[in-house]
Amino acid sequence: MGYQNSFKVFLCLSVIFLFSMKIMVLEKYFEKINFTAFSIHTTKPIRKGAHYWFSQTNKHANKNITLPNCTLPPDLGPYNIQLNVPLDNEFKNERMSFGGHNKPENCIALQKIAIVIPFRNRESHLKIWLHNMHPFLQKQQADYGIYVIEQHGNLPFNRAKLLNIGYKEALKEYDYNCFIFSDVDIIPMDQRNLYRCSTNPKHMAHALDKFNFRLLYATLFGGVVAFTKEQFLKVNGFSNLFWGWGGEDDDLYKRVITAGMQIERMNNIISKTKAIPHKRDPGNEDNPKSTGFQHVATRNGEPLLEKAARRMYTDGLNSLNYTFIRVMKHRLYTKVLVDIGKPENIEQ
Ligand code: UDH
Ligand code: MN
Repeated sequence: MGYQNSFKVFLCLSVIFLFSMKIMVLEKYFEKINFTAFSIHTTKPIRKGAHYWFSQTNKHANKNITLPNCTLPPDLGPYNIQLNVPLDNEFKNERMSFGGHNKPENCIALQKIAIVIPFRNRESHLKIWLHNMHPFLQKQQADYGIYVIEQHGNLPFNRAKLLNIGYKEALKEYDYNCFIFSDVDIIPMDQRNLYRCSTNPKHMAHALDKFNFRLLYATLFGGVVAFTKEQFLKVNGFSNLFWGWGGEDDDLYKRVITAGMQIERMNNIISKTKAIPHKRDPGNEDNPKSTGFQHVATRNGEPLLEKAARRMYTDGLNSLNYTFIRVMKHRLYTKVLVDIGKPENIEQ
């Protein structure tokens, strides 16, 4: 081989070497900035985009590789919540987005989790929640999507109805089998607090910092709860009739017991939870006729909570009606804007 030929071979080998180095470096780069990599995989966020997104983001999707089931990492522990979240690009570019879906790349998660958040005018809390919860959920190897259900207009707020809507809207995108209904201002303080469903409906916000990490009362079932699809269908979802603050969570508790299930809670250390302090929102005043601690919201004079067991089969998922306005695929979450109407006793 002459001098010129060996130079050509050398040149070819160098090009191949440099090219493969470049691929390796790029791969490492995208692995590191997991969130930014969202924008690499999907170019067109679409309504039924979750299926598309999930198949695209699995590295092994087209390679016939059987992935093992996911296991929890051994180093789960206390979680350092950040409340001062910078206004970074993540949020500036949120419209170039993929709905806040994520799943582990190298293993199969058994639960497909929809996290549903009732929402109106709480942008600052949402920003903090997302900033802390994406890394938290990814650390727990979760296959999940974030659904923020926003109530349109200024009429009284209806948290429970929004959560029912979130259940229905999430199922239009992906075959979720676990639903976590979470307030926008509640964040777990320990990674061992598993954002997962269990054999019974699970209460995950029972050890709040604002209540000194103690369960306030035995039937408390607010803040964050987890239901499998079957469990949620069994109770016919939440009541749609609680407008304003309070009562809907106690009603859900009664449904669970009536359906023959129990509430599960993990221990108080693991379940330590931060509730971001805030004032009462306009449009979310106490339900009418609250008597002291226990809310007695009424409908045509009938105390709702007293008849919770009887009402549950006619008031809930099977009686839910609302007007879908639009869905917005933000990068870190899917927002669904809905018109949920008004309480029966308001003439407007
Ligand atoms: N929510 C909104 N917008 C509203 C009202 C409620 O997004 O206008 C959602 C949000 O996800 C919130 C959840 O509904 O976390 C529950 O409402 P909340 O946070 O008002 O309920 P909480 O039990 O209310 O935290 C306590 C009232 C605050 C009184 C302050 C006295 N110190
Ligand atoms: Mn709150």
